[in-house]
Amino acid sequence: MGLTVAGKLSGQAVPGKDENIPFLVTFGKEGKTSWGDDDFNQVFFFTILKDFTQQFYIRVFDPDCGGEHDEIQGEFNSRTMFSIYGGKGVDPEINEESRGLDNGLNYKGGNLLASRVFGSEAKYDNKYYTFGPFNPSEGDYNEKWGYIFKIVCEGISGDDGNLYRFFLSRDPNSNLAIEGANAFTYEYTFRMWNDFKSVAHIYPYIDTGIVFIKQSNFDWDIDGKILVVSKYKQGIEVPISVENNWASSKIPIEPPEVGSSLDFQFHKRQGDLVKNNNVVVTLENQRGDAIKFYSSPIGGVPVYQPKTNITKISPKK
Ligand SMILES: [Ca+2]
Ligand SMILES: [Ca+2]
Ligand SMILES: [Ca+2]
Ligand SMILES: [Ca+2]
Repeated sequence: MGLTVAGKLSGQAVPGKDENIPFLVTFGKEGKTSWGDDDFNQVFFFTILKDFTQQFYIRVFDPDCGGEHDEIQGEFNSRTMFSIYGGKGVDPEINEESRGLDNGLNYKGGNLLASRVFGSEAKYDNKYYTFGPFNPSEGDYNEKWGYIFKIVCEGISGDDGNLYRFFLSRDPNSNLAIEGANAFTYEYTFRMWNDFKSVAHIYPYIDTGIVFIKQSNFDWDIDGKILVVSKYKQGIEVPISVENNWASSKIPIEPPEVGSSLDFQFHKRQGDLVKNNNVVVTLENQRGDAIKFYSSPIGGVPVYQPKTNITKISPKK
């Protein structure tokens, strides 16, 4: 069942196409959390189905911190380390520390397969750097997902914000998706668009046994609304954070929502543009277990369906 669902996905772009998020962001650890990154690192997982046996690559767009896209503070002096892990210790369902939710724990579990530190480097500004090739069997195997790999981004020095994206690819020089692969995280640190109209989305998957979820958002800067939409929720507004703090709330889950994704929508405030808004979002269930966000929503993008079966507003011709 899990494999059938996963087989329809191809979520290799991070952020994903349906998310409408321009960039991930990680600040150098000498920066301030009030700029929108609570912990100066980001952890993402990639999964590859077991029947895919070719080599693959993990490509990072704009891995440098300088030139285009990045957020300068004073002068560009941030150094950012990207590291790829495979093997035992990566699977976040077995090794909870691997989720990267607590900096005191070892979120670097697994075998280090590749690593590189980037400063301000014109060679990789507005361009891709390619890690790999990797063999799928170098990942941490899990019956449900196949081979799991992890990429950790750390702002090891400096104070500027590194903006970047990932792509899991079959090709070292272009973005060629791998069928059935997907990407997820437990804590998402991202940049909003600098306009009024773009709505960003994240898609947490609601697994069996979830009764309610606790959402937490950090440093939303009193931007616009954050709404939760599903087939059964037209749009629940959740509390939003101001500068450098967390806002949390509980969202009840209805039985029919289990086995599908929710749509967290991030709407910009109108009037005064909140510029360069970096945000962190985490979710947990009623037991305090972290909930995954998938780059490609499992079961597709949920659309609210009013309870009335037949629409009353379309008159007969
Ligand atoms: Ca750059
Ligand atoms: Ca700086
Ligand atoms: Ca960058
Ligand atoms: Ca912010």
